[in-house]
Amino acid sequence: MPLKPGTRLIVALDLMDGREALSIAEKLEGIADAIKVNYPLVLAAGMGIIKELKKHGNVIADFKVADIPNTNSLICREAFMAGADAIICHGFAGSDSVRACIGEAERYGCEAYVVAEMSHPGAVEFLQPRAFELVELARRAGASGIIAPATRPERLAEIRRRAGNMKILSPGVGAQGGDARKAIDAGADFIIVGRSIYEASDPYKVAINLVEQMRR
Ligand code: 3DU
Repeated sequence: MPLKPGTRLIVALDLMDGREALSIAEKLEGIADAIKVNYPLVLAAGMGIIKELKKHGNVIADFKVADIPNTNSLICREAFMAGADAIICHGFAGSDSVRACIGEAERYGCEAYVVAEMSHPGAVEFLQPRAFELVELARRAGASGIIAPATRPERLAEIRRRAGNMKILSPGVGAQGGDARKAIDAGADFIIVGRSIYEASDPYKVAINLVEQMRR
């Protein structure tokens, strides 16, 4: 199902234990607009975890797909057949590689998101100087949205201006230092939050608190 803004919270479950991930997903059902899985969880628990997590909400496969078009298609197909609602790919591999992901997404009635600028400090070395071009590439290719950093609200705002009607998913809130409210004010449609939720003694409370901050 396409991602629609409700609470605007996407929870990243980078846990190495499938049962623990499922237990948190269960606690957060209805609070998170989507659950994001990345390599740590699928490598540890297997791709079957996607179907299990789907019982609790939309699942985004953050596999940062960045290969030749054919390989990208094969990866996306596996993710969608496993039940993912969306895939995240990199744009730096080029427009043909991105189009391969979008093509598979369309075939399965799913979505593809493209990384424009990452949230960690090293992103300024290679990604940031080309981020606006990556936004344009994503837009032209017909991506559902892009990934832009909550850790740099001023960049996020500039990316928002260039993103047209693409959705913006914004990681970096909490553990990486970003702020939920500032990210939304800068133009993010969703925030992606991992550690500050799943490492908390009460993940539900932290999640509700973030949702309230975004509503204010
Ligand atoms: O820092 P956190 O624990 O809140 O997790 C953030 C998640 O989002 C994690 O899965 C990471 O791989 C992903 N992500 C970024 O942090 C930054 C990006 O630019 C893209 C994805």
